[in-house]
Amino acid sequence: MSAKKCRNLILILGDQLSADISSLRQADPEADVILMAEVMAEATYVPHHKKKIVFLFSAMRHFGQQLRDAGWTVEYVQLDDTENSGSFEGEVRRAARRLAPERVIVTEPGEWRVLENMRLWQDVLGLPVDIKTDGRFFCDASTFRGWAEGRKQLRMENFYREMRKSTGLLMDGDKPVGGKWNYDAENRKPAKQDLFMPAPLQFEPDAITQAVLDLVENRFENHIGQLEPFWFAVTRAQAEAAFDHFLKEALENFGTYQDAMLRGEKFLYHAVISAYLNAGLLSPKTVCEKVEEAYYADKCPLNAAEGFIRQILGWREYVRGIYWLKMPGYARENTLKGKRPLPAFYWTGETSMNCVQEAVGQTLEEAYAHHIQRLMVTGNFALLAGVDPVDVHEWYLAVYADAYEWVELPNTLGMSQFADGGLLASKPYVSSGNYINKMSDYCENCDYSVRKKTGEGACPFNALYWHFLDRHADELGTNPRLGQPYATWRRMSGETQQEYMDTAQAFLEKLDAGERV
Ligand code: FAD
Ligand code: DLZ
Ligand code: SF4
Repeated sequence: MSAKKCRNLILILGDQLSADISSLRQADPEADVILMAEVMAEATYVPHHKKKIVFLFSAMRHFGQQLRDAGWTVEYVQLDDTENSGSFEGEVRRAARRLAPERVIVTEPGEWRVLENMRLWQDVLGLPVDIKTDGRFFCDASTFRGWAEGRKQLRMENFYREMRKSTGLLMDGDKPVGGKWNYDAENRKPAKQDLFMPAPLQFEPDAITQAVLDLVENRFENHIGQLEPFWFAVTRAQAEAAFDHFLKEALENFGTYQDAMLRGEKFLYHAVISAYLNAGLLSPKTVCEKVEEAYYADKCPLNAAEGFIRQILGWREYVRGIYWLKMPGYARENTLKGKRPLPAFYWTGETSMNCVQEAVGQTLEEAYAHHIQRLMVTGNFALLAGVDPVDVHEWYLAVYADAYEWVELPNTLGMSQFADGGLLASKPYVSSGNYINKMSDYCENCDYSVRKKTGEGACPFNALYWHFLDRHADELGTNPRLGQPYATWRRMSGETQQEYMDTAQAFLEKLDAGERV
């Protein structure tokens, strides 16, 4: 390592791989030094999927090289470097000793735990530490706080409309293009196996990625997930090519089949770009503008363009706003008091429930599942079974290549597990087997029968659904969006209700005993 003195020491984290990141804005390649570090603390604070670690380390190494090529001095610490202290703080301390900078500059991290630690650095390192706002989002944390303040109820849809107005995306003056803000009603079609399915663009590992694959195989052998084939983009140019491929091949049908699930079809018409967006390889602004452009050029219908833009301009920004508004208490919320440990099949995929097997199986293979698999299969099951939301949260944070707490926690704890009591979602996302059967072909191939409601061989989602509603009648019975299911429950005979309760109870006992379900 060089012993060059520097003015500013600029730390770039693994999910800050953007050349326009705020920490570099006023930096000077002649006077400042960039620090990037692969550290064990980040690689193990949850047992990340092997592919996620490969993706991030390889993308970091490529980004470090690009910065060097652009004239920056980059101190890049690899995981196996002998002096590597294993943490961000340790690496900043070591670099500060070597380089004696006047100050440390860093863009705010995406996780509370890291920010909390960073705020101590000024004192522990005896150096000014300048933590800059992350400008890669449409709405920063303080603007969101301003929007949220004084509102009786926070809803994504209202926030999204404000964001459409402030960005002008899909706006016709002060009106939404097409006359409606939201075309979700057109986006609920199930898919069929005979549809043409575009695959995401895949990339051969180069020498840098190959070295990281070897490292991860040796150092993270106990982590979950399949390492190969590894095909993710690891540079901005590749990520942009992958996104352009989506625009050309899949965007047109993105909206229509957004909620569909099909056996063996891991990606359908999804963009598969969240890992790239969240690591900084793609810009949310650019992708939204490109989709808007595709709509104006007649390359996709409005339900696709609006649906896609809503996911990024609406949901992605909204969950980030909620995260920074509500942390650190948010992570501890457990309104429905789930306390069951996460079943082992979440880590192995070994279950007779075909829908769960498909969703977990592809997660272990690809570090990817699409939104409805996460929400209505694995999330739905965990909520129906009363799993501890902390366990559920740690699983989602570990297994997906796109998972960072700012985006994963509100989605898991809020949207999926209703642990925040309805702050994020106006009703719990629970369903019986019916919904999964309607939106997928999973049930055709399942050991359980979706049509059987109770007793041996009945789809577990069926009885668990009523068990869930019954056991949470105090908390949820007055929720207007659940009026219909509660009315149906009350209309059932005592005998039918008891059959549901007995079936659910027998299933939960098997689950608790660690038997195959
Ligand atoms: P597409 O379906 O093609 O959507 C395009 C983009 O919209 C995504 O890349 C993503 O950036 C954005 N987006 C869509 N839905 C959401 C959402 N609800 N919140 C935030 N952004 C959204 N997304 C993550 O990026 N990281 C996570 O850790 C994460 N954890 C989740 C956990 C649960 C329980 C659930 C229900 C959802 C989670 N999501 C998470 C949201 C969503 O499932 C993924 O963003 C999406 O599946 C990524 O695949 P894609 O790029 O093909 O998305
Ligand atoms: C997720 C992750 C992993 C696995 N490893 C590193 C790493 O070694 N070095 C690094 O800079 N960042 C890593 N990250 C991403 C960080 O966890 C992320 O920057 C923080 O959680 C803040 O969002
Ligand atoms: Fe899932 Fe039930 Fe369908 Fe089986 S029958 S795939 S468990 S919803």
